[in-house]
Amino acid sequence: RFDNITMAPPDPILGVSEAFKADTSEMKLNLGVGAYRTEELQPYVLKVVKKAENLMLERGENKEYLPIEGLAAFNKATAELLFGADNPVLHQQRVATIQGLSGTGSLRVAAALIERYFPGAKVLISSPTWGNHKNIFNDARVPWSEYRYYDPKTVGLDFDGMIADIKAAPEGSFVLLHGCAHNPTGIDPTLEQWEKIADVIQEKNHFPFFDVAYQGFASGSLDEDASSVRLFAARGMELLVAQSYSKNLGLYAERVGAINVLCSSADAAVRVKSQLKRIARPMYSNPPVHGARIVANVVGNPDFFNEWKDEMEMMAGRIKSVRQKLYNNLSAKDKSGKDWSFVLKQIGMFSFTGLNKAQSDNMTDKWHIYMTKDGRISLAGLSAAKCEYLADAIIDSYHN
Ligand code: PLP
Ligand code: TYF
Repeated sequence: RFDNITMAPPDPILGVSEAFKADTSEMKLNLGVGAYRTEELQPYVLKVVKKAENLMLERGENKEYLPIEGLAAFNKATAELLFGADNPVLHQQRVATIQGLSGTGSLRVAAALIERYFPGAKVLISSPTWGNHKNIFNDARVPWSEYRYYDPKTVGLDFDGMIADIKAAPEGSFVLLHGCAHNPTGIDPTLEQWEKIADVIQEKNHFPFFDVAYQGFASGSLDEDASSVRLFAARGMELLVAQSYSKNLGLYAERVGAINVLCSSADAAVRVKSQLKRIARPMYSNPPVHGARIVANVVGNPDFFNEWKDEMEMMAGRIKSVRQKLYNNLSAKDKSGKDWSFVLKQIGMFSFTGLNKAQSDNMTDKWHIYMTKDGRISLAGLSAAKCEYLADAIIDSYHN
């Protein structure tokens, strides 16, 4: 009976927004969910998205079903954005791409592919990682384990631990990597470190499995943020990539993303694509069209494409500027001699403050600042005007 079903726990990230809504304090600040806000702390629809939508309305596009694999113009555009339009892997037709339900849905389909064609293979995920990764692999019945990533002593990358754990995993494991702007830490490997990561993955016949949720959002450049994926592709390796347009085009609720499988031949790519479609069909039949059309229009029109890049730079720039301002306030106000420079070294939407659960609770209970209990704050939800208040709260919570 339904009566026997017990209460599910709230989602650790989305639950934060619920608690925020219920708080009546004027000082309250929501740094929980990773969603871009303006300086006025309002959601932002990109101007170029509105232009593309106007154009689509004028054209009177219909609402017919898409094919299982999604919108052809979107699939072409998304693979080109990821690999670079002149990448030989595209000319060689070695990439199987299908549209997915944003990053999450694309990861879920990729997980189903692993479960079906690599039974027993393990996915290695970073410790820590985006909370939903574990849910996705659990539900897809794909075994996973963690590799060391974050070093609390340096608030930096535990590179040696990461390499050792990838080396120690059974041959042929899938190594989940954040393409750029690691969530939740904001700590990315350098290019030299990426090369060494690729070395061990190749040595062990592992598969790189990239989660690319922030292309263009970390550095402000689409190409720079894809350099990790392209470095692996250039080595002739097979790889998996889940892409999302939630953040970089602000299409959160449209659910637009893609699964890309880089294969060793065009022939293999055709077969893999047929199996991706077979997985998608009983799950959701075919993906939504609106967001995919927006992406195809923005990327397919040079004026729109340049406007998108400008707006992405603007968003990335606003986050960088509050990051700097937060750091300035922390180092000016904290008299303990603590080195806060890790805040500046982190990239992307988040800062991993190093605050533990009790200290994060103090941030919320005393200061009305909502954040996840792992000490992550979303700088995308911070305004310049609130940097000083946030710095006071962090310093108070640290020394508590
Ligand atoms: N992967 C990572 C690392 C993320 O941070 C996110 C969103 O926050 C996603 C995937 C997926 O988001 P969406 O399903 O909205 O594309
Ligand atoms: O803030 C984060 O890390 C994300 C945001 O369906 C998010 O969890 C929220 C809803 C969703 C996917 C991602």
